[in-house]
Amino acid sequence: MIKINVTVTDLDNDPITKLMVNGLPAQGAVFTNTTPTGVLTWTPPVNLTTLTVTFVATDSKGAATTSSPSILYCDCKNNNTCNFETIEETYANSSVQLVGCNCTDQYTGDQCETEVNPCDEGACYDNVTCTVIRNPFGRRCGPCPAGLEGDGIVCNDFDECINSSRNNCTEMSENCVNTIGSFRCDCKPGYVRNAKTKKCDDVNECNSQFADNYKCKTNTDCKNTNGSYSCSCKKGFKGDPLVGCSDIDECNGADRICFGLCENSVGSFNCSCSAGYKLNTENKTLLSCEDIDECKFSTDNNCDQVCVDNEGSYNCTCKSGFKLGNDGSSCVVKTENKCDSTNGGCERLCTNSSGTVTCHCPRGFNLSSDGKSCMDVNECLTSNGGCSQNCTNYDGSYNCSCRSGYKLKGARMCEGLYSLKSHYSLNSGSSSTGIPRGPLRRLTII
Ligand SMILES: [Ca+2]
Ligand SMILES: [Ca+2]
Ligand SMILES: [Ca+2]
Ligand SMILES: [Ca+2]
Repeated sequence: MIKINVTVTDLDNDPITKLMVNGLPAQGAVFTNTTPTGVLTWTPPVNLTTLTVTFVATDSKGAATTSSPSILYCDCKNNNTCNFETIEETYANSSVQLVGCNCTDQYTGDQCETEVNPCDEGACYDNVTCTVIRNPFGRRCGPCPAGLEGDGIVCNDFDECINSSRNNCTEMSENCVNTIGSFRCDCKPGYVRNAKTKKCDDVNECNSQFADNYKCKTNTDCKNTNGSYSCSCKKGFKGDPLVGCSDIDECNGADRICFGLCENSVGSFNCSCSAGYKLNTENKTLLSCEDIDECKFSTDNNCDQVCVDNEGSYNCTCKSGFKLGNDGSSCVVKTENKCDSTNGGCERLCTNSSGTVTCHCPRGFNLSSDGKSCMDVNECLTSNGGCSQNCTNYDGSYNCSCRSGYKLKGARMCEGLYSLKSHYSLNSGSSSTGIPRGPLRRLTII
């Protein structure tokens, strides 16, 4: 429908007395005259070929003027406005032209006749709810799906692993792995998923069930740690625990630490010292022997009075007025021994008992009546000294000898050099050795 508002004004300000319209189309045109204004409404027919509408206005002095407007019209739907810059169709020698429309976002089409669906496919991110809104017209996209972030139109994955507050992986035992729309927690090396608790448990590599992975070799200690383990040589062994450790010889070579009496053993050793020495334990890495100062503590020696230390042992001595006993440790009061000076006056042997001197004589002597000197005993005077033939006395003893033709048998008896010996047997028979058996009788002629 065409609607033309006409307003007439006079330059002299004379009143407009008359308003007319000429060439008004016969069909569908209505001119409402309200001089000095008027409104022409008209719906042009489809087959319109010519049209010349002329408005004529006359003022109170009889002066008239005319106007034949060129008509541009549009047919915009849904309250959309004309776009006079675009000519869509031309009618009636260009006196009537159909122009395009300025459609609001809500509408589309040449006459803005079609309402746009702002929630058409792709309006929001996949699976995000789309809501049409009217004022202003448009759409509202719901929140991005879980695990994605954005305005609902564009949604992007975010890396939950960048910030520990955005994932629930256990930092010690799990690695966070980002995925599109989510993340997952993988067990770190050295951990294994527990089927029951779903947590990552440390692998105890020292446990025999993991023997395949157990790298600690012979003579080593395996120490399990969270996420790992370590190997070390057992005490007393050395080497590369991943290859195997061997005994340290603490008694010899570069590893020697015992400089005493050393006995190496596999994994250990024994270090000791000779009697009178002790291990110096001040230096744990170098065991050596040092003399025991037995005199330092009375419990280490048995000296009655004075202890004198020496290398490997000690000696006891006594204070003045005492002398060392036979046991080498006790001290006895030194008493004057009258036998000490001039042998107590005795010629030979002297004994001192409680200060009383007694003289003695060796065997073969008798004490003289003076009680001090010794006199030889003449043993030959008594039973010829027991000699069977000659008895010879001398100082302190005597001896026996024999006459010519005899010789000593034993110390005292003489026997003839040609003695008559007769053996006879009371029994006949002989032993297997041929020696006659039976009692023997020896006849000796003196
Ligand atoms: Ca993610
Ligand atoms: Ca472990
Ligand atoms: Ca050893
Ligand atoms: Ca000593």
